[in-house]
Amino acid sequence: MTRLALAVGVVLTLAAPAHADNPIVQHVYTADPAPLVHNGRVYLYTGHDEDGSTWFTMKDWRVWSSADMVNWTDHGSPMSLNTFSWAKQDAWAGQAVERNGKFYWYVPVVTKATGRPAIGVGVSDSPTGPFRDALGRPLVENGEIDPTVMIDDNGQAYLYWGNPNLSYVRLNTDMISYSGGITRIPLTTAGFGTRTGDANRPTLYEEGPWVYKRNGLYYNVFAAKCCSEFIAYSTSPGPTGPWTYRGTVMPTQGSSFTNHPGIVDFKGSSYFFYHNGALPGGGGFTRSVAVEKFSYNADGTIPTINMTTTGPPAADTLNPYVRQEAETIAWGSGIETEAASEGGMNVGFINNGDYIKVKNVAFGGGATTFSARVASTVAGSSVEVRTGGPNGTLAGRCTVPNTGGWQNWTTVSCGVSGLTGTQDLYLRFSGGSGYLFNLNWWQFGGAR
Ligand code: FUB
Repeated sequence: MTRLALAVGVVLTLAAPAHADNPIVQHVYTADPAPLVHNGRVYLYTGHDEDGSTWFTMKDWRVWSSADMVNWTDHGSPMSLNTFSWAKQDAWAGQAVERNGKFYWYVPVVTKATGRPAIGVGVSDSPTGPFRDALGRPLVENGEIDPTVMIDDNGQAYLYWGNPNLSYVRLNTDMISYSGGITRIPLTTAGFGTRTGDANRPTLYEEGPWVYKRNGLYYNVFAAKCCSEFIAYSTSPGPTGPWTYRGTVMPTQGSSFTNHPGIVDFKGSSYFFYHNGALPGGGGFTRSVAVEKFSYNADGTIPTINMTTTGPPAADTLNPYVRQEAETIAWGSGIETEAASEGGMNVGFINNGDYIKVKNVAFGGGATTFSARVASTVAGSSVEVRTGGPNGTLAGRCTVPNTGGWQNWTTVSCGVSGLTGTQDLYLRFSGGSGYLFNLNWWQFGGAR
């Protein structure tokens, strides 16, 4: 992880004028995005590719959230293979959904008993977990992967999944059992497009279905063809078909031979999540989740969406006059995160010159003070408050003392000037060699 963070730092230093915001997370590899909108935030459930992976070596899942689509809060890893006592390996692509105040996270894992993938379900009272095994056994098993869940307007929920087939069950309202058997969706070329050169797989459907309903139309967006995959979609007048192939959503792009779709509407716009190999060291087994904004065509069809390094514009501003978690980040260079003794996460493993970019910060009439919650075992480091870039205009500097431990927290404050209107904020960390300090949260004071 450290090497990845450092590598990103080097790239960002060299490419300072063009600070990209895709991929969404820079300090760990992420894959298989599954967004969920809840109470004014979008929660993003992902897998986690281990550093240096040469296979889909995945042991835990991660949760991130945002109120603006540009600054993402790291909620750590509230579910892992260890959550499921019956799971052996492969914490692969899942999806979470809310029902009656509970959050259900459907995931594929290979079981100890059979050595084949099965679908498990984690449950939590919070979108950020912790999640526990809802059943103590798989919900359903047919040796296939990649569950997606959709609750129809009439309350009937469906769980779809599969590679090489595509199947579904009708979930009961408890969301952890189902009625009837496993039904296989006919993979016809009319429904899922035509693949050439593979007699065993005549349609484009490969894996990673993302099923949802919008304006009365049912969509199945999926990873198509292998390999490399592209993202395609089909639509249907009902939840179980008949499906009609509609074409490409995202062409094959981005240095990863898999891709994986996730789509939501949030604050009046539509967003397409996917993954690629864009980070330093990135590739087919070291992937990163990214997002693009798009608009449906008038007839409900989805336009072709290309990968970008800029990502979507901010859907909202960020209020600097309330406590903001340090792990709410548009772009982080060199840093990592870890669980904080005060709860949540903190930014840590900070070296001289590392920084955090926070986008679209609404300073309004002007900030006059900056406070930061810090912990350190060395004295003489500081948090530099800057705009215009990590080495841009200096608005203020807070000195960080030796607090006697990496989780011994104290709040430091300093004066700042020149912070008015809405701008991107850079917190740059400076000091000697080695790790400098940890940062749990920050907050400005002044005229809103
Ligand atoms: O991340 C592991 C697997 O790769 C997923 O389950 C598939 O969708 C593909 O992205």
